[in-house]
Amino acid sequence: MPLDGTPHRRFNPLTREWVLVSPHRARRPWLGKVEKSVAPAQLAFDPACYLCPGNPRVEGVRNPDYKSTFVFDNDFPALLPNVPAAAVDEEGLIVARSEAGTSRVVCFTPRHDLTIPRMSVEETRRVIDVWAEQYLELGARPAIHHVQIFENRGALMGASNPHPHCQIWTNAQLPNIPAREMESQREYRERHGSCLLCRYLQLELARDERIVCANDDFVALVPYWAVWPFETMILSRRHVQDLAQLDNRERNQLAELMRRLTIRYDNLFETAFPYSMGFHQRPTDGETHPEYHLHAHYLPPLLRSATVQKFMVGYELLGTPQRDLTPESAASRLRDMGETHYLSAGAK
Ligand code: H2U
Ligand code: ZN
Repeated sequence: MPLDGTPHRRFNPLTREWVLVSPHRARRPWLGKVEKSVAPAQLAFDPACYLCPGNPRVEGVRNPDYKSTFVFDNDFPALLPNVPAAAVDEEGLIVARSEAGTSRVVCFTPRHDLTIPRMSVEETRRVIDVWAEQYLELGARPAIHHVQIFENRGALMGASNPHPHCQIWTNAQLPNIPAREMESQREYRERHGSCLLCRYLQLELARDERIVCANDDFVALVPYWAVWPFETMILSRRHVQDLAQLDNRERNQLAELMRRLTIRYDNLFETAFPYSMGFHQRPTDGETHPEYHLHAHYLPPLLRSATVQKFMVGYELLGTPQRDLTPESAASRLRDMGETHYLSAGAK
């Protein structure tokens, strides 16, 4: 590749933003010591956990004795359903709009000590079914045009509790990033008559440089324009718009690939690899959105070890995100990882 050794900018066709890549800096020898963080001993049931079955939550409501997944309305919701319509507009400079929506929490399993890389494919498959159900149920509400499913894993990402869970926030307006991604996909389809991410996936599969792992229905790759050192995307091979459209086999395959990808993440620095991940699905505004291609983003902050993270500071906050490690090197390091979790009996 002509740009391999020199500073260059890469374009993200989904968000239409650029990332600065400085590969010459990454040629520096790997000086950072790889420190292993000691995994804290965790209990299968924690009597002090507000997400474990049967325990009281902060506001006093008691969780049921759930056996697989458990969904509840967030006790501290960022969005509320009944918000009076109001707007502020002072010369287009001081502008605000009221925003109605909902906020839920989904517990993945009653087990306090397992997360997706250590849950079974069947358990994660059940979580995918819940996501699909929630997307349909919440998205069917007339005032809800966007459903954002996201997981913050690890204290570094602000997760308040190690119990495996995610959040679902819904609202009327598309949030910033989904709005840009939708616009880009729509324009691409208008111009080319085909799907932006279907074509991008074809290019990546042909080049086979940034693919991390794949199965019959999904592909995990480090996008060409990745900002975070080990950022990845999961793309469906079939052009589908949302999780609810996935058939039985595809849901199992998605669970399988999520497990394999996150095992590789955990194995990379032998830690519970922190990340924010989430799905981008078509808006639930009543339109069909044929341009939309279902995908997940994994955005992990770690750079060199379980304790050395990348900071988005300085130039990145004021200018453009920058990376030294190329997406190709990151993909190659993730490809080199095994798919047996380092904590599993028999690993190494
Ligand atoms: P995070 O770990 O991603 O912060 O998600 C946990 C959510 O759980 C968080 O949004 C909610 C917090 O508001 N929560 C409850 O709804 N009830 C509780 O008793 C504690 C936390
Ligand atoms: Zn728990």
